[in-house]
Amino acid sequence: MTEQTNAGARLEAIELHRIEVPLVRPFETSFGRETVREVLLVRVRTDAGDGWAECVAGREPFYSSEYVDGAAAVIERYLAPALLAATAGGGHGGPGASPSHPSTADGAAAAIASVPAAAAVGPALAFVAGHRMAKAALEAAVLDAELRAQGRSMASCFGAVRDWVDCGVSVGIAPTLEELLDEVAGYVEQGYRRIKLKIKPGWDLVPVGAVRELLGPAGLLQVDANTAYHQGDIPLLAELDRFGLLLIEQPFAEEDLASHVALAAVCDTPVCLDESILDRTTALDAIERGATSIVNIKPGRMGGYLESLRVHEACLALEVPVWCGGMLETGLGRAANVALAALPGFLLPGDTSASDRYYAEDLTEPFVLGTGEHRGQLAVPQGSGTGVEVREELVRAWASAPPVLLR
Ligand code: OSB
Ligand code: MG
Repeated sequence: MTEQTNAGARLEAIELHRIEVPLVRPFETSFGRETVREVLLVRVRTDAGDGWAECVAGREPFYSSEYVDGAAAVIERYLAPALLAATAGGGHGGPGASPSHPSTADGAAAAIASVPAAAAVGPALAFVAGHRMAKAALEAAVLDAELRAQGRSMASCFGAVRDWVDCGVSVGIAPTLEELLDEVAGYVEQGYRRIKLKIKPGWDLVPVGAVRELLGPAGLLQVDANTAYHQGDIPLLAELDRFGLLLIEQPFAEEDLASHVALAAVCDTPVCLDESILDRTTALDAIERGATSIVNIKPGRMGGYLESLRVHEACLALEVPVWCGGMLETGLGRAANVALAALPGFLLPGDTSASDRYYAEDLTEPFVLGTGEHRGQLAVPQGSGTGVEVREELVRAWASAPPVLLR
């Protein structure tokens, strides 16, 4: 990259903010029940302006080994000092920090090369094992600052090919079948283009059958087990075939590709991995082994938006459809997810719901479903960086701990 691109993104400080935001209704999955989202926010201060991002780690290490306290600790003790030291000499993106796939015939590589400061974050933090959600938050904040300084949107940087994205909604396990059907009917009325039901042993064939009946044969429906089943459940899971689902998401443990391969071999419903896919390498491996034929892309789980671009690119080349998952993001993370979902390989509606699916009031301007021809869609933000503004008065009002300043 030219000197000019590198100039003006010198990292000066990193701030960590913790907020708690109540959910409009409890969200229950096979791994737990949440009533409030605890969010770790990262603000980077650079000599070219600020950038914001949210960390998608949950309050507890149930979906993933990562959790908010752990992410904050690893950022404070290891990641932030390393990032500040790596960039102390004046700008990111020196020779050692060039992206790993340099051909510009590759859309992901071209996008990554256009943001050298953000591209330098991953390599600078690679000495720490794992902690992808924490690393992703730092990279996303640097990316926001860098794109704002360039006057470019995330959508344009990523290579978006549409201005609106199709939205699905993830529906938690309900106390009763009747309450589930009420909730789903409400989302259908709001225009959501796809329903995803959380399932677990004892909450599967009956609720899925009832929702299929409610939606009719043409309604897009999929299920997500969040690792709640075991290999012995394969005959039961294969019975889901009769409901014409788009996919079944992560029925078995994160490490258990073999059971996913065995299920895929006996059922017609496509198997889609979420928890098991950590980066481009694990995605390619899972596809090659027949463990997944559709990939859920969650930037936090994969260590960042830039790795997500690499996974998207690899899946596109193999004609494996991808879709954008969600982690109950506020408008800040949602904005970046919606930009990502505008890429060509995102062929299924994402868990990119409107702000009011989770929050009565959002941290940024709210995301609202479109109307008319854009019913069930969200508009891709077009402003610089994430394209949304963090409402700093809410960061203060919702704070659950004093901010931490690292420099
Ligand atoms: O498995 O996709 C998942 C939420 C938290 C952790 C894991 C998952 C989810 C969801 C909700 O399904 C997605 C969303 O609406 O943000
Ligand atoms: Mg999932």
